[in-house]
Amino acid sequence: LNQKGCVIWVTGLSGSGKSTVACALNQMLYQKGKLGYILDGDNVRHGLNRDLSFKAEDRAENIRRVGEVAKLFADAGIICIASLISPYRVDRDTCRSLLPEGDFVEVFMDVPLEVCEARDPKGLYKLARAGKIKGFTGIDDPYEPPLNCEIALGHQETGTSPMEMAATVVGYLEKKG
Ligand code: GGZ
Repeated sequence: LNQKGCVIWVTGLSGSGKSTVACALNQMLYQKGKLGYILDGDNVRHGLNRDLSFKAEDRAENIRRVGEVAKLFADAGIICIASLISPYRVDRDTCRSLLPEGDFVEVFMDVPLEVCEARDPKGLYKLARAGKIKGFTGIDDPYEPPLNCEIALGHQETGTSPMEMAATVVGYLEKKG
């Protein structure tokens, strides 16, 4: 394997485009002959983390487990793309601390709540506003944006496509060797 493993941690609100960018990034890596693997919150919650809810301590455990698994992938030499809301700063920082300096790249999907809510791809914001989902991130549960992320990506309405966002991440990785 002609590559070094690392963790690309994509954080942001529901509907901010985490999964789309993760997918575009994985494709772009593949085209460059690099092996990536996506750990997506929504998917992992159907298997490994199916015992976890969305209350604070379960979100923390969700992120802790994905952080540990991502570290294993990185140890195996894979570029592990973790895409989870991961709303709490302290949980993301714990995942960062598992890896050597420079091997954890935090990517913030910097998309305003109004934009995510207008997209509402699964109709979840609507349900949350109606009180049918309790503790929805951004509505009645907090999201703590990163203070020191490696990369912040804007939203498509500002004219950047998922492929361009992925290219920003690839550019960063190339720059860092
Ligand atoms: C936030 C929720 C909730 C609540 C269900 N709050 O946009 P989606 O649908 O496909 O992705 C969201 C996913 C969030 O899972 P994560 O594992 O990424 O969250 S965390 O990091 O906070 O543990 C959303 C859906 O699950 N979803 N209920 N209450 N998102």
